[in-house]
Amino acid sequence: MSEPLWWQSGVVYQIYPRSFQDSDGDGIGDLAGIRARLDYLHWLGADAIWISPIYPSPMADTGYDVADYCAIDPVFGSLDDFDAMLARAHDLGLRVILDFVPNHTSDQHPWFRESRSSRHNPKRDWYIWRDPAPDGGAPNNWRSNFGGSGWQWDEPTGQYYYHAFLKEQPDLNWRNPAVRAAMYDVLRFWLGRGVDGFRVDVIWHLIKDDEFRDNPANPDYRPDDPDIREFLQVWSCDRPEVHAVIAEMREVIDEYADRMLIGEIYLPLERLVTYYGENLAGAHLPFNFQLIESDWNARRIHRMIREYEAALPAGGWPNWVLGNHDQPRIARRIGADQARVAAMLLLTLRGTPTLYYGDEIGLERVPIPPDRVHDPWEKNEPGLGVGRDPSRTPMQWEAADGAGFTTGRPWLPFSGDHRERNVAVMRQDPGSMLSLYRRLLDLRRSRAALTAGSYRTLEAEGHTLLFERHDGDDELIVALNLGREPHRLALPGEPRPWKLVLSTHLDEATRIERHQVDLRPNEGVILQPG
Ligand code: ISL
Repeated sequence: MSEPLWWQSGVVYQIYPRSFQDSDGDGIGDLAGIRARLDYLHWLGADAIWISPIYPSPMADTGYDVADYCAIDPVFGSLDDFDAMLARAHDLGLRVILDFVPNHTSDQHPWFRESRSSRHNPKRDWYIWRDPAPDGGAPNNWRSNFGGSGWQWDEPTGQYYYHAFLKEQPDLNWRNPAVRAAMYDVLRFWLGRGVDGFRVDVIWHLIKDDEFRDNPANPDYRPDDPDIREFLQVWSCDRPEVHAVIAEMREVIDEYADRMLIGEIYLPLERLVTYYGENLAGAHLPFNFQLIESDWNARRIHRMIREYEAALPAGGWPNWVLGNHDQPRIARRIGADQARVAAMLLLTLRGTPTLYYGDEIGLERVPIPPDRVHDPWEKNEPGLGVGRDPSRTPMQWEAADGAGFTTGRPWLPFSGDHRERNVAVMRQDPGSMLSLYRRLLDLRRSRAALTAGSYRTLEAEGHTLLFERHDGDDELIVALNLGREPHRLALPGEPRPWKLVLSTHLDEATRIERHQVDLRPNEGVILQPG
């Protein structure tokens, strides 16, 4: 292939801004804090940062309820702070990707205030207003992702408005050309400031059925499932017309050189890949969450990789995500030991990897006392385990009281072991998870086989996964033990000498012979001929 572009060869690091670094002692992370920690990300070896929303917001959904798309919430700083952060990032060669939240605004956004003020207001049609059903109830059975009906009654104007998430997050009407034009100008505002790309929130939600048909019942729904699972989201999202909208967004991105578009999409594989768009005119990277959703099993992972590679459109670039601010932490899902193997998998697969802040120090699910719960989903549907706060706790930088994150009281608690589990301590330990991430990132950047090479599974049996990455003369074998027992693996081809490039154990003790390797429990290795 030709020289890979930055978002193809690079690694994206997601920052949840409330939790990365506080600079003013209010217990909440901010832009000056992010700027101060850019050297760390450079040291670690990230190529781009994606920052979750930093815009003015009542914070009903911690920033995913935007009240002004072209400004910065005071809790995070100012536009000047943003520009300074961006300039410093660019000085270090780090790209900056912003979170664009186009599906809904805050109910405090001036557009919605106008829209709600009267049925005749010019902005009425900027949102999705419907008359009641004949019985006076909600217009149809569409649910909110955070529980309950997706329709909110507005007494003064006698209609319902639709909200796929909180009632404080009314959905915009993307069928309205004026909405589209306004939102494209938002993109231009940030692109003009030098932003390198966007991660687009719930991009598959933008267009809803024009007849507002009821969603069908989900035959697999169980009573202890969250509300949203009761119906299949057939008519409320992933409508065919959405692709024309994304193509328009992409045209705006392409008005500027070297920018990129990521789409957040939770859909089955065959639907997901349609978001590359016809002739690749859609998202550059439709986020691939299969590693998050898959069982931790060699054959399943192999099948997932094979099916994904086969489903990609010609020229479509793959990507892999291991965690984000909506999902349980990887170390929680598969355990601390296997989280090291997962790091090796993520950073040796073909395609752009996205890391979630804190996973590099092995943060696990941090328990949140009931009186400190923030997540509105947890508050709406308590006890189901849907709460996202445990994956959003502050980054741990040092063994100090505020973990180097804050001089005040952190908005969410630290992990109980923060005095050992922090960047300062783990940087000094050549065997730590942090050291492993840094070694993997370094290797990925320096080896053509990893950044741009081909992928081929050699074996997927029981607890072991063996694959090859290959580019010209550069050949690497990745052997992963997804289990807790030792495993002997046959190496491919004629017996020949092999050299250990990296073990997840970060030592040299792996037993390698000309025709086989002995993997220790929970060990992954990268080998090269020679
Ligand atoms: O439907 C889901 C998975 O099948 C949900 O996980 C949901 O679609 C997803 O969480 C959407 O997330 C994004 O939009 C939300 C916001 O709360 C999340 O933080 C954001 O990542 C609303 O803006």
